[in-house]
Amino acid sequence: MKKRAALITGVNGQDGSYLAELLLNEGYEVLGLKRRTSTINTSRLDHIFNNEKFNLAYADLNDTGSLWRIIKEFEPSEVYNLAAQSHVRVSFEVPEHTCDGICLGTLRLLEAIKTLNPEIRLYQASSSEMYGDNPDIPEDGYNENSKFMPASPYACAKVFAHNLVRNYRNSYCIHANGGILFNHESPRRGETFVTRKITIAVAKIKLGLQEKLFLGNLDAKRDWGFAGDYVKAMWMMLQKDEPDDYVISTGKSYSVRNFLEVIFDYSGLGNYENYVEIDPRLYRPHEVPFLKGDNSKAKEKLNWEPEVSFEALAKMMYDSDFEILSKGI
Ligand code: NAP
Ligand code: F7E
Repeated sequence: MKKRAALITGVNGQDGSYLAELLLNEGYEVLGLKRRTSTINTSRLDHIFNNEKFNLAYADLNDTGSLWRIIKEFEPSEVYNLAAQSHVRVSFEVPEHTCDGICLGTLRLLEAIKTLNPEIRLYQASSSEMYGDNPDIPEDGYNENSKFMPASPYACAKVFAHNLVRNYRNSYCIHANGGILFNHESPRRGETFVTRKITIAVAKIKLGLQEKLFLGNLDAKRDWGFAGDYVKAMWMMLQKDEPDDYVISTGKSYSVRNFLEVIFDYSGLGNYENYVEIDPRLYRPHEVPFLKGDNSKAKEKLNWEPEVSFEALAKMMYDSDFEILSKGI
């Protein structure tokens, strides 16, 4: 039987931790790549450290030699490229670093795969941000054929990497897949993304640890799903005979304001307007006003469906933060 070994870049991020869990449950040997950091930042992986099939290795998408060495030594059958400076607002502040990791990092991986073992299957973490502010939105939402009009350095870089993946698929017959994932959240979401920023702040307000919450644009709309559902789709893409691109989304769009309303209501604090203030410094130089994805292709070809609703997701995140913070007081 062929070795089932998966390499995950960005393993200590939100998606990396859920994906590592899923692959270990499927019986894979999993190697996660981590960068050197001045403080330990692998807490999302604490619960799987003792699994003998799970290991971590130092590498960086900006370091070609480390990627080649690891692919050569570990001999993965699947590579999941999740690593990225993934914060859209921050990409305006550090565009070169963002683009280097996403554009050249993906190129470095593809070149290593093409040269060392073109049989390796690749998942590339593409993003709904690639649609940007394209005003031509089909009724059911953006699909795999919709035009990309990226509105940030992050999104421009993701378009480059997505096109590169398609190019290597067509030019060298590599099983390279682009998952165009819409926003997905969880209790493990990074604390500076808007959903988690809100659930932490509301839990703190409820516990008397904070008074106000400062936010930017409340009218932006996103298609928000649960990260645990979305990593299943990543794996499913790599199990298909043919590589392809897929939109992964819920098909429903809600505003940041809607998210606030659900959480403030659920917490019992009532009207969010009593606690939320707008800080114009949190506006973006170029906003993506509306995102909704048409997941018909993933439903039909992968038999994938999202399981967690917007409200259930919001409540799950609030409950988790409330519990964590309650223990600290
Ligand atoms: P995340 O929590 O920000 O995790 C990103 C991971 O990438 C972290 O482990 C980070 O390591 C690592 N990383 C960043 N630059 C790197 C580099 N140069 N070399 C090696 N590792 C590097 O992101 P996520 O939410 O899990 O998302 C996973 C991927 O999906 C990202 O590529 C993101 O752009 C994409 N995506 C996310 C969403 C979403 O809604 N979550 C939607 C569409 C696409 P450190 O911890 O050391 O910083
Ligand atoms: O912003 C608005 C902000 O930072 C969502 C990444 O995972 O998903 C994510 O990118 C919306 C934006 O996510 C604040 O202007 C208001 O319209 O949570 P976010 P994002 O930019 O959509 C995509 C699919 C990815 O690929 C990315 O990697 O919320 N917003 N006030 C705010 N956003 C933040 N962060 N902070 C605020 O205070």
